[in-house]
Amino acid sequence: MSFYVTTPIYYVNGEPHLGHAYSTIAADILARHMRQRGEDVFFLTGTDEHGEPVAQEAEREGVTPRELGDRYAPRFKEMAAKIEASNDFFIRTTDQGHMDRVQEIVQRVHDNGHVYEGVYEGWYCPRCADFKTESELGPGNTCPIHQIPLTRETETNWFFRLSSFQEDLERLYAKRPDFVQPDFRRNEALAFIRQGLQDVSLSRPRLKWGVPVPWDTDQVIYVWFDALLNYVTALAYAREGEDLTGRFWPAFHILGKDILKFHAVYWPAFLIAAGIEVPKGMFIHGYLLMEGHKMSKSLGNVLDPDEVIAKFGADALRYYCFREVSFGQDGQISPAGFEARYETELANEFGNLANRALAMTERYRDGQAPEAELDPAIAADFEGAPDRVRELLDEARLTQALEEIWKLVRRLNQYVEETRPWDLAKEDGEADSLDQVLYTLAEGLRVTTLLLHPYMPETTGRLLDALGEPSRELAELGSQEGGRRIERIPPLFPKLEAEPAA
Ligand code: ME8
Repeated sequence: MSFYVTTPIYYVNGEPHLGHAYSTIAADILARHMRQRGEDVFFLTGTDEHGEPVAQEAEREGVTPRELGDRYAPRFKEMAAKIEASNDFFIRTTDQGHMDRVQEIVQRVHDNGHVYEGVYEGWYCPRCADFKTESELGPGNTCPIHQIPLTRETETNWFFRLSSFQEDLERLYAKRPDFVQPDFRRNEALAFIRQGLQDVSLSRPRLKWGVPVPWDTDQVIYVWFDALLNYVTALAYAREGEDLTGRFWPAFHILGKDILKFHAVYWPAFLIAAGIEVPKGMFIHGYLLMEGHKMSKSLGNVLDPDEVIAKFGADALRYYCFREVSFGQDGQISPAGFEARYETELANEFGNLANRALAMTERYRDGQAPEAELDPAIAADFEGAPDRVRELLDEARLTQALEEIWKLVRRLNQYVEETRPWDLAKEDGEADSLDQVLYTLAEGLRVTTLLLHPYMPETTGRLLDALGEPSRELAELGSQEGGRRIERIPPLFPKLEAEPAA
């Protein structure tokens, strides 16, 4: 089976921030989990470099849009690496390979009879690169997302006949109830479709920065169609001399709620118009909020992922984002909340469990995992847990899956408290019991750590090595026999130094 997962491609009009990192980490967790299951995985992220959002920022800064892209695209690439994203390709919409294929597909949609020339008049947000309907207007004709005044635009351009896809979309949603997840987002998209679809601009006549419309090179293709098509075009040229489309398409998309309409309505309609299979599905996540606002470049209240990573490590950041905020909902994040979870959950619960298991095996059994039977109490509590995690991740329920895994961490800690191996070690005649506890602990920790691996690849990788587990595939409790060498390693999540009092 193959699994193709994508992130939105980010505008190169500013520095990457934690909101971008969030979508990329989500997709990465799914990609890594599917690889653990032996799936054939392709994971795509990249940058959106055309259109008004980039052209306007370039003008403000007195540089060309291409210069802006060349400045920020590497920053997004670096961010992906820093947060340990295991993407198989990084697309830039200025790649020639992308632009050529965008023209081919748009030409096909035109030749299939879904494009006409017309006049548009409406309220336009240059940051969203989107015309707003009357119901979407903020107070005083402002953009509800960016809180800036909208401009009244009248222009002759090419239109995509979105209105003629209403029935196709309704049929698609009826046939595939999980096409858009979570359900409340699906309902939102469906309500938008049912209220009646209007045709949408396929080109911009005044803008010069974009992919030329193949049959009318005075115009450029509207940035949203150029951008959405990245999900398809990348497969055709990501690997020199190889077209991966047949192997990986259709994709599963991860995106934020701000761009729901484009992905859940325009995109499947456009694909049907082009004669391309619609996506496998999509998961729409909420916003990470700091002090009640969405983090964004225009509002300026941004938590810098670089700082967080430098202080706590990328794994802690990855963990926090999906633990603190239920994936799909909006949620508040804060440095204080972060430090609290780091301390109580990563350092005290998981880190300490790992440390105890490794240290006691070293102390009482010379670093050799004993040969023993699993303790039936733990075996019963672990029963079915890996399957539940798989099922939740099949639906991109990242927070619920993490919650299932964390129950195992807590169960193992409780097991240590219940069995008190340090007492067993002191008593004559308890050697077999101690063997069983240490074996069960090492096994439980190994299985739990494998499940956690997609969330925290670096620290769990170190721990798995210390546990003598070379593989990263998911495993059942008891599938590894005793007798392995177990090594002690420094704390996975060192306690923070107390800040000196001001
Ligand atoms: O919209 N919380 O790019 P963009 C969570 N280029 N996620 C956030 C976030 C926050 N506070 N802020 C941003 C575009 N995001 C287009 C996309 S796709 C074909 C084209 C994430 O740079 C979230 O995924 O504005 C959101 O959808 C995306 O960044 C918007 O990034």
